[in-house]
This record gives sequence, C-alpha cells and structure tokens, in this order.
Amino acid sequence: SFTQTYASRAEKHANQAARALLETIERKRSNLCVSVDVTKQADFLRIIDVVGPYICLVKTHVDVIEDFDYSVIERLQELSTKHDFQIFEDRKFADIGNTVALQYSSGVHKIAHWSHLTNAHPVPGPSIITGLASVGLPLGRGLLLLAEMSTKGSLATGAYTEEAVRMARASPDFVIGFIAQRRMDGVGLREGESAGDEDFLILTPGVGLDTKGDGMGQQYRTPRQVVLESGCDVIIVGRGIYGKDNGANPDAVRAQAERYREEGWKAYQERIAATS
Ligand code: UP6
Repeated sequence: SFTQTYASRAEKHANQAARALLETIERKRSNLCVSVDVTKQADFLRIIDVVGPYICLVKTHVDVIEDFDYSVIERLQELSTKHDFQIFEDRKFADIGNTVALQYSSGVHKIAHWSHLTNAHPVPGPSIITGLASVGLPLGRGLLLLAEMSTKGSLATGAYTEEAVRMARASPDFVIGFIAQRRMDGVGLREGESAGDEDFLILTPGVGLDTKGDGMGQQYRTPRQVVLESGCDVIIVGRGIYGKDNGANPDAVRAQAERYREEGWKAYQERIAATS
C-alpha cells in the first residue's frame, strides 16, 4: 500500500470508515488531520471551522472540554458535513472488553455514536478489540491500534509493536490500521505467513515543522520524514496549527493548516512518484 494512491486503496478497502477516510483524502487532496486539544467549546468549534477546508480528519479529546455538553457534538457533526471531514476521537481505550464497550457506547460522550474512528492500546490483548467491535462494527466504525508512540522512552517498541500488528491482522474487519511512526506492512509475520493484500492505514502524531519537542516528552518530525521517508498515510498536527493561544488568531491558524496540508500532500506525491 506504500506505493498505491489513496484512491486505489479506497476502492479495495473492506471497512466503511477506512474507505470514507481514504476517499476524503483523495477528494480534498489532504492527508492532514488536525488535533484540537483545547478546553473551551468556543475555541474548539472556531478552530475546526477555520481548518475544516484543509483537512481530511479532525482528532478530538472530548474529555478535555470543560464546558462540554452534547450540543458540541451536534456542532461538530454540522462542521463535518459543511467541510467534508471525518471524525476521530483519540480515546486510547485500554481496559477489559466489557468496560471499553461501555466507555465507547455510553457515558456523557457516547463516542461510538459520532466518531468514525477511535483507537485503543493493545496492552489488554485481543479482547479489547472484541469489546469495541461489539459496539463499533454494527455502526460501521473503524479502530486503530497504538502500535508505537511519538514520546521519548515509549515502551511500545519491538515485540510489543509486532504483537499489535498480529492483533490487527486477526481482526481485519474492524481494525483498519495503527497509530505509529512508520509503515507496518508485514511487521510481525511468522515463518510461512504472507502479508497478502493487507492495507493498514498509518496515522502519525508527533508532527511539527518548527520545533523538535515540547519539553514534556513529545517528539516532532516533519511531514516529509513521516510521509515520504517512513511511509505513513496521515499526519496528525495539534499545537503546530493552533499555536500557544488556543487558535485565537484565525488567520494564523488558517495559514498553518494550509502550510501543513501542502507539505503533507507534496510528500505523498513524491512518495507515489518515487515508487511508480
Ligand atoms: N498523540 C501523540 N503521540 C502519540 C499518540 N497520540 O502526540 O503517540 C496525540 C496527543 C495529542 C496529539 O494526545 O492529542 O496526538 C499531538 O498533539 P501536538 O501536535 O500538539 O503535540
């Protein structure tokens, strides 16, 4: 899939959420996902309205919104229609199947009802996928496993990463890819196994053009390193786009979104040109 276009991958993908994301990327010529990690609904919705035209996906942490009520979700869905982007709640589930099913379907946030994609740590083993799939599959959702992390000293390396890929391979209907720092095609294959036509989407956080880190363990690489050199599919950018003032200046936010969209797309086009 490293060498294929988003459009051709969209045609072949069996999962509805994966297909929708790939189609959106192609239609908007954007592999940019903006991560909107702000604590006030007004800031959250304003930033999304500004970056909307330049992105394929909005990544949320709805649990950090301190004045949250369900109307935020309705506004988010309206913006998703207005600007044509998908939604990814970065919930990072990590509990037993029964608990994650409840956390995914219920509570204040009812994530499964509105988020096309969500993600989970593979640490509990395959039962976390079973639990989440019981809620998400009937709704046409997709799951990403955290196979690697962007932070300094991450424990998600080596055998852990390989096991994450094996878990995904065992649930191809629901697990559509990974949060990771590089392509995972063929990772963790055992003697005699072949990768077949597996097509994992790689969504990659820890992307920034102006800084190398944030003083709290985050590590940044450029869109070019991520998409061209490491073969990832979607760049996830947070503070690089909305800055240090919760995106108070819409023109500045728009300019950064345009800049990252362009860098990400250029890197993808170079990747396709280099391998075709
Ligand atoms: N995120 C990472 N690294 C990971 C997984 N997830 O940074 O390995 C998430 C963070 C944050 C976003 O939870 O929402 O991606 C990165 O934001 P930033 O661009 O402002 O650093």
